[in-house]
Amino acid sequence: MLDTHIVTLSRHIVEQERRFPEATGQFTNVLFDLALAAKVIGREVNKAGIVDVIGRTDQVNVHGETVQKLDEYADLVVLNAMDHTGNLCCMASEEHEDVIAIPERFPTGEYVLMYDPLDGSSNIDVNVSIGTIFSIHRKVSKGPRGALEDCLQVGRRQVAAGYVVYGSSTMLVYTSGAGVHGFTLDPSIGEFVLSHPDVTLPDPPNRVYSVNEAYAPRWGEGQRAFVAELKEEGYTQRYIGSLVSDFHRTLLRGGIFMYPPDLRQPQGKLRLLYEAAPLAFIAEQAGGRASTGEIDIMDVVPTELHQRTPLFMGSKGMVDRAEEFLARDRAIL
Ligand code: P6P
Repeated sequence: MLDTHIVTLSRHIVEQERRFPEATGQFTNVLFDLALAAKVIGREVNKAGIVDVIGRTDQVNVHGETVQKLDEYADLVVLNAMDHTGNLCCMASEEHEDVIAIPERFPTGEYVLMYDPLDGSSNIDVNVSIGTIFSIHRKVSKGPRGALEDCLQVGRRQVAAGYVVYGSSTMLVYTSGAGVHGFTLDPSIGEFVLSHPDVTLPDPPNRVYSVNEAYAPRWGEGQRAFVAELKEEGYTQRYIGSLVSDFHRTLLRGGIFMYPPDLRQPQGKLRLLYEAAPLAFIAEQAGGRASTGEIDIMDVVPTELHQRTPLFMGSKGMVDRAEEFLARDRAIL
């Protein structure tokens, strides 16, 4: 039976926007343009083993990490898809130290885009799934063009957030505050098609915890005790080492993903603005939680563009339990 009832991402976004009578269409266009960028990035990621896009550039990013060729490519794809549209006042990217201004020759708009163009890129050459993460806020600065204050907004003010996972299929998952919806790219028609409507974390959650246990010797006592208790209760462990992949599994199956603080990384490793906060918006919209181990990620007031945060995200009850154990460590980390 031919399926004629295909809901594309474009149609879904338009239907979502109908909830806001005052919407100007700029927001819709930002998501349209991001979907286009995701298709272009996915095309290169999926042939990374064939053309010379694997491997490292001779550059190091703001965090001292070697920039992979595909990192750089993905960043440029997003930039070029977004900078001339007149929908954004500025952008921020993991690959750029400062706020990215819209070139003077282009008009500006009412939204801010912050993104990690290709998270987990160190996994590219071993064919492990990687992803793009994005967060969208409204402009709050008074000037004609954006400013740092437009980026340093608390996560609860996001208007939309999402990620693309380039895996066995290319999936785009997003929320604009009315639930979480997943779309799978159908290469035969070049469209993201609704495949996971109204995603909610399963309850009871999958008995899975996801953390890099190699760092256990540097954890606080509470973190160690929490993981030990989960093992006692028969939980299994899954850790891909690619945030988008570990998050996507947790979103669909339940459980908890953790990147805890430790003696070497007291603020963890992951970034607040373009990794933790957008994924936290999704986790909460899916009925879960995302915490620093002390407070909701969505309530953290940012002070720096690339600030890090510890991250505990997934099924509400498990994140609540993690916070109880982490309370024991606060004094010593
Ligand atoms: P670790 C990948 O490099 C990344 O930024 C995230 O995608 C992932 O969750 C994390 O780092 C893995 O870090 O310290 O466990 O290797």
